[in-house]
Amino acid sequence: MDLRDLLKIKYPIIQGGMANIADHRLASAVSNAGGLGLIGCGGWDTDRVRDEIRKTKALTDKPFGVNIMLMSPYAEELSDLVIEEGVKIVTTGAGSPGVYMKKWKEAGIIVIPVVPSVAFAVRLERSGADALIVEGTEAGGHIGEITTFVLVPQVSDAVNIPVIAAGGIADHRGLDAAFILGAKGVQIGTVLLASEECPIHQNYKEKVVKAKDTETVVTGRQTGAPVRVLKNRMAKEYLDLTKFGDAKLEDLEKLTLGSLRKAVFDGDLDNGSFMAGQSAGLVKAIRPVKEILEDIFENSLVAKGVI
Ligand code: TUI
Repeated sequence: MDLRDLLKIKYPIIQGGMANIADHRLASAVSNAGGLGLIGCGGWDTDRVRDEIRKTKALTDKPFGVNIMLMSPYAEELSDLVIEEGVKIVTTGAGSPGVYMKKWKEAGIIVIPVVPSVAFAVRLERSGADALIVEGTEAGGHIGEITTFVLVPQVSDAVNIPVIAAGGIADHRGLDAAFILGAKGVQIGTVLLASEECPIHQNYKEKVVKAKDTETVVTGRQTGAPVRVLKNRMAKEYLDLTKFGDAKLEDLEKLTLGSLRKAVFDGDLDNGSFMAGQSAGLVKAIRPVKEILEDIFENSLVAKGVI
């Protein structure tokens, strides 16, 4: 099935559910530009997310969704909130949405989990997922092990629901490559960090634009929650602490505590955790969301009917 028909959107492009970043401003900008905007709940509580949903509804009459980060202590409450608020599309990340699937399907919600492996993809198709976001390790933030290039075709072969490729996609070439690998859509995050509407500190946007190919590192492998960030003093200190595998969890937590907020709100180049994917090296300018989406889709071979 065409993802555009399933989600009732103009472009087969959905926004990543970026924690602490993807609020009503970014979500409505992406939806108004013809993609699927998402409110990224991250660690927000129920009141905050309710407010974000209502603000998004006021800013767009186009479809939008909510991303629930399943490691959040509020995940269970949020699983009811999306039903109460009449949200039509839910994406999930950082865990299994299996326990919520039945009530979401009964409420008529389109459920699209992020999967980092074939086995997990097959399991969630059986549980009733409507589509899957297949996220490669090139992505920013919390990541799996396998690359987009090898994971997308394997999941596409293994399931009969639409696959949305994520991780490493920032332009029309990425979209075309994803479709050739079997995807019916793409999820983008990093390129949207460098959008005019993205509500993050200017330093964060400029750090993404300046990033070269080798600019990201993965922290948190030791704690079982690998996170891809842009290199800086904070990332170096973290990696130094974990080099010998004997760092104390509390020291690491102290270091990361609030560090994403320091990046997003203060633009603190030394102490912030600047989550971003490897595609940062492809991002050359800060542009309006509409221009980013148009550029990715209208210049693609998919738009020209070649793929
Ligand atoms: O979730 C993401 N990206 C994120 S979440 C986030 S907030 C955070 N910050 C610090 C530490 C941890 C989280 C920042 N970026 N992407 C989707 C994603 N999901 N990537 C990997 C997974 C995943 C991993 C394991 C999904 C399911 C899974 O399943 C395990 C299981 O239950 O079998």
